[in-house]
Amino acid sequence: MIELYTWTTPNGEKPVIMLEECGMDYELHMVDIGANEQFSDTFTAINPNAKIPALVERSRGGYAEPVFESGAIMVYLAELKGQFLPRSSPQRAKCLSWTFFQVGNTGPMIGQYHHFNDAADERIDYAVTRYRDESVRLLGVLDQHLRTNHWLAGDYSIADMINWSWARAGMDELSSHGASKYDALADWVKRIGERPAVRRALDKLQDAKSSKG
Ligand SMILES: N[C@@H](CCC(=O)N[C@@H](CS)C(=O)NCC(=O)O)C(=O)O
Repeated sequence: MIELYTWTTPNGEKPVIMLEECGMDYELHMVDIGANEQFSDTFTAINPNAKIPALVERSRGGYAEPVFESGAIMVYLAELKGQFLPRSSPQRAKCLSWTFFQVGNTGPMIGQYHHFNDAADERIDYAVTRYRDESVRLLGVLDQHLRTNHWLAGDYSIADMINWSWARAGMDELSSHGASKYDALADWVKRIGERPAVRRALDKLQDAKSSKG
């Protein structure tokens, strides 16, 4: 059984989408990052970096090595199920390129933009502008690619799933700063958002958050 430690944030959504797309059995453990539960001893034993998401698979002869970092989790699940990640290159390399494009770029940049624009105690215009412009540029990279590609890397894959949550958040947050012109990206965000597995994933996360109280 897969046990997923997560929360209702863009990084937290990605593995739930993958689990639903693969039709796997899993248990959700909600880690309320607003209440600092990510710093508990129980959770840092699973992810020493104290960030969601993280995963433990207990079915393989007892307690397996925990997996943390959303990119590693997506690859782990894809290899476990033999789905949504091509087995051999160059298709595999392309899928991993777009997968790690997300982890290294849109997540950190849009996340920092959100922090400096909405959450920081002090207003620092330089930081807001720097992270905003880089986030809009990165969304433009996705848009440019999607103008001539239906999915990011051949067939629908972990590259699409992992990029989706941050692209959706970025399109919402940055529409008045240039992102609204990215029609191909908007179309792809909509197309993925309508997939039954994606809708189930978001509903299950919200339900689990509500049940936690
Ligand atoms: N590179 C990590 C980023 C994970 C991350 O930043 N998670 C955020 C939630 S979206 C978190 O746990 N924040 C809590 C904190 O920073 O204390 C990944 O892709 O898994």
